[in-house]
Amino acid sequence: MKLMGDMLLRKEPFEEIVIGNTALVRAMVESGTRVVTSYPGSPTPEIATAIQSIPKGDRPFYFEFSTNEKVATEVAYGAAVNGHLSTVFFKSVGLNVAADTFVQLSLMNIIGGMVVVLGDDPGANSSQNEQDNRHLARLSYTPVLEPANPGEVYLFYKEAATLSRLHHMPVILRLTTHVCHAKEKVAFEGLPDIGFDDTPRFDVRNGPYIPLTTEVFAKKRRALQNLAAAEAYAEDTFINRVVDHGNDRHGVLTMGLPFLSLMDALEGAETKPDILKLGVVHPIPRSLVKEFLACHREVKVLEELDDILEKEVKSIAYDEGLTTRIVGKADPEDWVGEYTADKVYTVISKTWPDLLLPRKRNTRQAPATPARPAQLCPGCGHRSAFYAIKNALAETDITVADIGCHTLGYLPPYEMGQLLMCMGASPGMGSGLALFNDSRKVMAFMGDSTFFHAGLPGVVNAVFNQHAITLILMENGTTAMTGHQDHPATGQNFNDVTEKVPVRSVLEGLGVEHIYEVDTYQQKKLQELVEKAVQDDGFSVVIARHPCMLKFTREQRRKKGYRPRRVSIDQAVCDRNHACVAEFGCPTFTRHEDGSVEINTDLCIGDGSCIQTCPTTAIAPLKS
Ligand SMILES: Cc1ncc(C[n+]2csc(CCOP(=O)(O)OP(=O)(O)O)c2C)c(N)n1
Repeated sequence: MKLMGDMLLRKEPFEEIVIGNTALVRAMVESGTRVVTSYPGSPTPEIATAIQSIPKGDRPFYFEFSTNEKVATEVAYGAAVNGHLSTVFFKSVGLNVAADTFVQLSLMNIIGGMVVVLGDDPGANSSQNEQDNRHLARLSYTPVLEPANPGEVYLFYKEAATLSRLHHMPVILRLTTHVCHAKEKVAFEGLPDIGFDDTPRFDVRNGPYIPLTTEVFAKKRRALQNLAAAEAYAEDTFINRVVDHGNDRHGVLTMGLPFLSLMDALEGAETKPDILKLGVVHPIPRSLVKEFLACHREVKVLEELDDILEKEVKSIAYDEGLTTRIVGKADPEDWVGEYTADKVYTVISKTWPDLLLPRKRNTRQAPATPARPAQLCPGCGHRSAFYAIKNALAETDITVADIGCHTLGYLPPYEMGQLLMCMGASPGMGSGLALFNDSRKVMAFMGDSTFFHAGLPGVVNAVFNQHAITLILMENGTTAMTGHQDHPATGQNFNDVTEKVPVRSVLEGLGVEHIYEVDTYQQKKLQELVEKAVQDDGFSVVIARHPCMLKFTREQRRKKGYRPRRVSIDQAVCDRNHACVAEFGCPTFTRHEDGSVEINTDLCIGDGSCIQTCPTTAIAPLKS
């Protein structure tokens, strides 16, 4: 970590192999970024890891994980209208949460400049959907720069910061999962001497900053002017470039990862199309595109996810009276998934069947990897909770999942969670399911980070409108799924030790009458409390608490004198009823063909949460 921190602050120019997320942080430092905010979500959390590698006292900017993406955007905006170059970063669906604030940004005179870094996720590697946030960029009149690799992440952030500062407008840097995590050698420039003037520069004369009534029109005109300025920049910036193969028949218009994949797919091809690779993907540089179209008889628009560029290019061709054959998406499959080299090969072959060489397949037979379905970690408190709660509910009862590690409760053997939408949606959906419903209990699950992120309004609504549901608050003391970031109830923020905002106090403050608390390892007690809570009138909450055992075990391992713990199965006592495998389902259990069950000692952390699940008490701590 220290090495990374030193590198990010190195004065002289250097080259280093880094991932896109790390290259981004160096660009933030070089650009004089003063305030950075975020809410964690893949593929962006490693940006915070890189920031963390710089010791707090040496960090040239303030960083915080805010309670959600909307708040993070507001904090960054507030700092930017006070004169500080600011940046907010979050995952694709985070923009939905931030949207109410985000869509206003382009209307404002952001005197310090503001870069919005989005981690879009084609391929839905770690998201509920594949949403293409270029749509929201169009909707909000915000320019978008899209790099293809870590080197471009570094360069494009600096361009985005300069553009934003120059026109006092928000600029999006759109990363995708591949670009965030790809690794390559990047040549970094030296660190300029940046003297920060932290005088608060907020001044209403730079505004107005109140977008109401007729002010909205003037502001919208300003946003459109800024967009025109961004298009003028796009017409001759180095980040839009042509790869000239001297081909006046075939041309490809592309960007980001599809460009890299295209270069791969073209390897060895005798005839290669010319390529216009766009770095500014909104607004489109019309003249540049027109010229490219005019020089080719057939142009393929190669873009991941939706057909946004295709529509724009076709409308430019129409306006300019061009007869170039423009080929976009051929079928619905072209809209789905990451544009890897194999995918691009398929997509290009549909347009030009004879252009590419037969795709070389790796002929060496890779050893088959065993299937590894997603599962909760050994010792996870959520497992104990699901195991106990399943025993407390009838088969016909309805369970609503939320986003987090506990989402995995929907899998066998628990099957707790029959609907899922987005962060914080479970109490609201549960409330709807409870209407006109006296016969089936409704239970919603939610994690503690999500509670503060977007869960609160649904909880308040359940109190306010007296919905008869039970919320199980899965409190593991961290934002586990995205890599253990702190949240308001942990007593620590990114920078300091803080006062906790206890979940129970919040619920009491909201007037929740029925609140129960239990450690999830007390499975019998949890079952009894849930049986009671579902009988309560109206809204009830069970705080099902156990620390995240992955985090806990990691911390223990770092301590001096740490001795691993295990459990073992007494084969003489085990009657092979298989409750441990069939109902509790910890991944440390291996069931052999002869019916015996063994503990995988590489996985077992000796937490003992399984002991109570064995009717014959065959499981016991292993004496060391
Ligand atoms: C709007 C949005 N922001 C961020 C994420 C990424 N994300 C997935 S789960 C999660 C938080 C889970 O934390 P918590 O609710 O405490 O549950 P845990 O994983 O700890 O069980 C986050 C931030 C997301 N899916 N959606």
